[in-house]
Amino acid sequence: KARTFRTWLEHLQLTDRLAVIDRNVSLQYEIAKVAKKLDGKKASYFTQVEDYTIPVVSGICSTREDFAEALETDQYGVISKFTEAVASPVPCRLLNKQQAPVKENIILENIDLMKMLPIPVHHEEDSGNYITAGLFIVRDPVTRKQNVSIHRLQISGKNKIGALILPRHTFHLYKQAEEAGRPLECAIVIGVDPVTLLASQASTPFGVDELEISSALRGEPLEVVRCETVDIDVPAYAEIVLEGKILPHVREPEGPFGEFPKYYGPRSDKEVIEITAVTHRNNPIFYTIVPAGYEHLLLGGIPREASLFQSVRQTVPSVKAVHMSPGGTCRYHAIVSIKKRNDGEAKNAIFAALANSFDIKHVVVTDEEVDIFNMEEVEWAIATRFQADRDFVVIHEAQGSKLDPSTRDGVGSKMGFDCTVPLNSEPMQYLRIQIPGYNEGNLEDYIN
Ligand code: FMN
Repeated sequence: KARTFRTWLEHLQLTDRLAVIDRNVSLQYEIAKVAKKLDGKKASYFTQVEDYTIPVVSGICSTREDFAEALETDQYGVISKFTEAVASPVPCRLLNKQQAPVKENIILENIDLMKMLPIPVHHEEDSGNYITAGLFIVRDPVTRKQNVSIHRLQISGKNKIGALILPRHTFHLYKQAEEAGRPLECAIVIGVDPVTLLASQASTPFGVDELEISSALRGEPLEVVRCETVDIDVPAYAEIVLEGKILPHVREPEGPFGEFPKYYGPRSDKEVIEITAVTHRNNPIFYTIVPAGYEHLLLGGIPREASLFQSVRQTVPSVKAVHMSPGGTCRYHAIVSIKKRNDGEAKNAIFAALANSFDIKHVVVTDEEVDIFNMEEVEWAIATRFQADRDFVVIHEAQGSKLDPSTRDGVGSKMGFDCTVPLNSEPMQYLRIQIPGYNEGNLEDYIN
């Protein structure tokens, strides 16, 4: 089902989860508007976008269940499956050019991105048309290992793109190249299967190729092919690939851009990419992610949960589950359930969660029987198992997310709620009310 972008779309269509929009739509806000209205319900497939011949798709995975299905597991198996794949990457398989659909069309001259591709404008104050769903692949020239991430990409000219590259692995490789006075080659891959898309977001040690994590998740090597103008391997069944290089010592204005916290990231001088080639399948499909939609939030949230679970387990081995909730942008709020065996353990779970990522701002720890994916249950635990004088932790002046507007340029406070029941409480004090036999039989047995 999730072998390629197209097989996944076929699967969505067969299961009535693909809304086909035949009406002519504008690139400016209209694709974003309709896709957002369908967010969490159905993927959208726009067949007629202005005068373009290329259709646009959005929302291919916008629920936790969608990702679980793509990974061939259930909701509760997602984190362990992802964690195992991150620990044991599997090399990709290099196809030759004739075998790779993404080589059906190769364009090396007269590249004009806005003429070629239906690249939308998503939010009111965005500085222009943005590619939001491109896997950004670069290679470490020393180890030859590739690195994959996603970056917001502003169309700044016919073959020019402005990018936000935060200081992580891609940035590190770019700075090394820039210090040597060289450009860093890159490929931007649009329209891949949901497993590879999710793998691109893995938090890995430097030097791990996220395409190899996709291979591990798929249970067989991902098929890749070498680019035309750069020394980079890209998924062979991708819809569209842009090849290019990040220029050294060049910075130009990029932004503002509507970001995952539902605020704008600011305009400033950023890195510039020059595109040297475009390759695509016959009848290619363009793919866009509406920023701050469930697809965007979950893509970041699920790999973060995998990493968070590992961090908490090192300190509190009885951790049962972790959840980075969409209301907390799948980045800022962590809910952790534990089987408490020792007093004080919930506080240690709070410290471990806060130490996992500077993005995590508020942590709630509950007992194992609280369903932490049901936010009404979480609120109930805060309401009935928490006392501020005893169970509240606050830390001032810590590093947080620069995209959280309530911080001072990323510096702010952290907070933890211990909502676990004291081990020495009276048995009846915290006994949940229950109706015997509630989960047996069907309501239909009682009403017609
Ligand atoms: N990270 C950025 O640095 N800049 C971005 O503009 C950006 N946009 C993203 C958009 C989407 C839809 C998603 C899902 C993620 C985005 N990210 C962005 C996060 C990175 O892709 C992610 O943290 C990745 O794991 C970083 O990989 P690296 O550490 O290997 O470089």
